[in-house]
Amino acid sequence: MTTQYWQEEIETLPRPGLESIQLTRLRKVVERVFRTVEPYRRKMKEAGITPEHITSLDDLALLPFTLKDDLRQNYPFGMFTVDMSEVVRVHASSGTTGKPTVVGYTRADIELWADLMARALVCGGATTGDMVHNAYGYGLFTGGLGAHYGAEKLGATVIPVSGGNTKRQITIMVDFRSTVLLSTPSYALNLADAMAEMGIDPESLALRVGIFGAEPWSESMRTEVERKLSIKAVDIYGLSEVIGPGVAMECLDSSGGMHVFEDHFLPEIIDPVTGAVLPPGEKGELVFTALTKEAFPVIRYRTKDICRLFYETCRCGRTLVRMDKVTGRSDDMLIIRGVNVFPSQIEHVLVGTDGVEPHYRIIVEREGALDKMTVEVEVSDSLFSDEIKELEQLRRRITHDIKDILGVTCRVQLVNPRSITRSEGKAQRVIDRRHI
Ligand code: DLL
Repeated sequence: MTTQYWQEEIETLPRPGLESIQLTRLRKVVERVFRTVEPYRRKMKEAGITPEHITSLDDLALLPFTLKDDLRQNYPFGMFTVDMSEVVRVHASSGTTGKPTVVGYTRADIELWADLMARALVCGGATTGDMVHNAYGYGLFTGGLGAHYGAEKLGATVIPVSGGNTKRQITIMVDFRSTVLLSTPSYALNLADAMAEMGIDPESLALRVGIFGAEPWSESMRTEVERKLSIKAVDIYGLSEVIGPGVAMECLDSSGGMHVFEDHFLPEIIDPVTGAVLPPGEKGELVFTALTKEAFPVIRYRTKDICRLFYETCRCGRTLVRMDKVTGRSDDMLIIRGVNVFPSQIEHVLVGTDGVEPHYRIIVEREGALDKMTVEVEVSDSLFSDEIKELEQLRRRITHDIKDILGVTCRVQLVNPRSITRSEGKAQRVIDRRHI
């Protein structure tokens, strides 16, 4: 086993010990938000709950959910538990509609976050000796600064390159001998393509591991990025409302899934329609309670992310529960003529098809009463110059494979190499023009 731990005593703690810590922390945080945050107190009172009702972890289910809408209604700082004089940093995530969601951190929160990000980096195989190329965007987005503080805490060397300016990134990667790449998976692919254009062989780089997250990516995308960059690619999960990156992390020895740092973030899986808590192993919406944060601890926050939790012990020795790769968000899920479609399913087909690149856009429109879905996909340079007949065969094959997986027919349009806008952060895959 090659794994090293950042905090072995907690990461490998047998579950009864872990659960006892979780319960103590849960009771404390519920009492605190009840006392200090009016919207929490009101919702709990409406549900007939006081902090004294929480006597076991199962009682978590008694508490009302927190929704993104609650944060919007109390924009910008209305759900902070402390005075602004104690808040040393804010971040914000841009929603697709309306105002951003604002989150705040005390000094202790920043320390905790750095510690958890360091834990995540070690879990993904980084060490103090690494040259960490941090291509997550710096700014209101939590990716850049969150990962930065963690890498510094670990004692690695951080290159705070942020997103964009791709050619310069590659020059830096070559010259500084970057060993660990932190970026969104779509940007990693963008870097790989640019590298190929610059005639740089990935084998000649010092890059060893890629720690990719902030957007859903399929297993087939993992294979593709690993091949193109000649690295091991691992998944990191997080969201601003909970802390940022460093909520869950895949380990190198993993038999699959990301370890949730559940000594600080208590996860549940619920039925997104009824809100009922689902048993271990069932797929549903991920919900988090932040147990130890000071400024902005969310209680039962509905992430909208769809996945599964599983409690089997991991080969790496960590006892922390694992979450599957996120297959999509419940609000990303497209309903095309009544069929549920996740962009990740389409990605899976495209990555498995020779002759096309995994750069794609899904455009949904409505013609009369019917939904129409078009998948635009780039052909690779080599195929682009080929005969029309071959391109047509390829188009038909993709149409067939998508129909096979989704059960809905879509229009596939092959587009020129490099004609789909490259992402520098989170990729925008879906354009929904239905206005419904
Ligand atoms: O994306 C935090 C982050 C930064 C995570 C860097 C990992 C690396 P937000 O901008 O608030 O925070 O977006 C959170 O992104 O609810 C998921 O839908 C999605 N997401 C984040 N990580 C993953 C992942 C950051 N590994 C939202 N797989 C979440 C799939 C992810 N989706």
